Amino acid sequence: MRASVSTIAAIATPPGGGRRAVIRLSGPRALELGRETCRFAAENALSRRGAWRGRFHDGVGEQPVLALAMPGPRSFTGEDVLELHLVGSPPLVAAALARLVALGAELARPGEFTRRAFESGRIDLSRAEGVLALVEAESDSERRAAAELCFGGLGKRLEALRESLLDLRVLCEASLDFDEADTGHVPLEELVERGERVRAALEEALGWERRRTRRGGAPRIVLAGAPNAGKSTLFNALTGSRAIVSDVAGTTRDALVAPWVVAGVPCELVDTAGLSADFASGPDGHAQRFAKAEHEAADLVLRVCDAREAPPEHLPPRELLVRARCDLAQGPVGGPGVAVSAVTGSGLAELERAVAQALWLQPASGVARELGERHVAALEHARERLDEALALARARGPLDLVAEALRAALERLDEIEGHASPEDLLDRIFARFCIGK
Ligand SMILES: Nc1nc2c(ncn2[C@@H]2O[C@H](COP(=O)(O)OP(=O)(O)OP(=O)(O)O)[C@@H](O)[C@H]2O)c(=O)[nH]1
Ligand SMILES: [Mg+2]
Repeated sequence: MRASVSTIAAIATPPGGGRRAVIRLSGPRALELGRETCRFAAENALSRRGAWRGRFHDGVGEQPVLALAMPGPRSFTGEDVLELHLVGSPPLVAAALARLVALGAELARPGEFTRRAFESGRIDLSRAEGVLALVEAESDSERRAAAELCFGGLGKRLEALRESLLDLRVLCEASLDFDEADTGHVPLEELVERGERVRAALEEALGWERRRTRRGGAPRIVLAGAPNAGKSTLFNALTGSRAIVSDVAGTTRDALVAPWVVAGVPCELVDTAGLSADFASGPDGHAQRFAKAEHEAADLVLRVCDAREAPPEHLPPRELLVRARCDLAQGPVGGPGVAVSAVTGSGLAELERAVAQALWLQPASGVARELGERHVAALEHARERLDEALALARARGPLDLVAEALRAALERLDEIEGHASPEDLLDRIFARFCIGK
């Protein structure tokens, strides 16, 4: 904890005249400064979370004010926060701010409110970066990338990854302590199996982050859908490839990539295994995970379903519905999506147009990209360490080295979120093994 925390103040609305201007204060004296500068009609003003009307005195004159009190810790910064909503007259607002500074508030530095939010644990680092990127975004694509970061897209994935990596370490470290003499009990198989699942999740997070911050490079369009929907046949028809096609469900296993020019823009088309709950184990299980990682990394997903089946009710925003094998349907295919037949070629040109329209071809740049590159690098490092751990475990190598590689992987992940916490691990080991009981 910091020894003495200042109370910061800043004008939170854009410079220049507006209908309203907001001065925001954060810190232990925020509410007190409000009471010192404002006169309220209500006796209990600023005593709890809420809004109060009154008049702000800047030492010379007074002006109407609406004061919003947000006591910590349930405020953006985690501290007491006060917002003073004033009439948007620049000289009056400047006088109000000067008064607050004269009474002991400090002018906030750029990003200081967000920094305090991070330091008090209200937001994680990737979200704080999202706020920064959002403020500095200059184009729509930058704003979109920043907003995704801001609302915790990466944060949520990292949290889940972190959890499972920690669990792996617990498994490893606990075995180290308890099975030293009896290595037969070391659960290496379980370790490898769970490690592979974590790796797939890491891959997914990487794909997500790469897509979010993609700048140049060819847009990646991924075919998805149930087994046998006609994905590979469509892939062949669009790219002139020769992927294996058959009426056996589960034909495609590895993802195939081929260049596809959409409305003059070079893209990549990816064919993946059909998703089905029937294919959860063995090589099919791997194929399913690869497919999911591809879907995650896609700029656009083509959701392929048979034209004779009812189309899905909801489609996520990044997906385009394709009603395949429409030559087998009786009469014209109604409803949403683009009806195509890879066999007769009907609808293929229309599909290309729809893809061009749906694709977000504008690349991300600026702050969002820089941050993205840092995240991608950290995720890649974490993956390297995890691979090391897996290779050691598969070779039945020394468990302490496996544990060490897992620790390093976690450390890389924590670089993104800005918190390394060995305490966490101790807590968990403790929770799992009640020694002395
Ligand atoms: N009549 C007709 N048959 C098609 C068309 N597209 C695919 N088929 C047939 O449907 C069957 C499945 O096609 P695939 O392309 O292998 O399907 P898939 O979605 O790749 O299947 P998985 O790889 O198992 O997920 C094959 O027998 C194809 O010949 C089409 O447009 N018209
Ligand atoms: Mg296929």
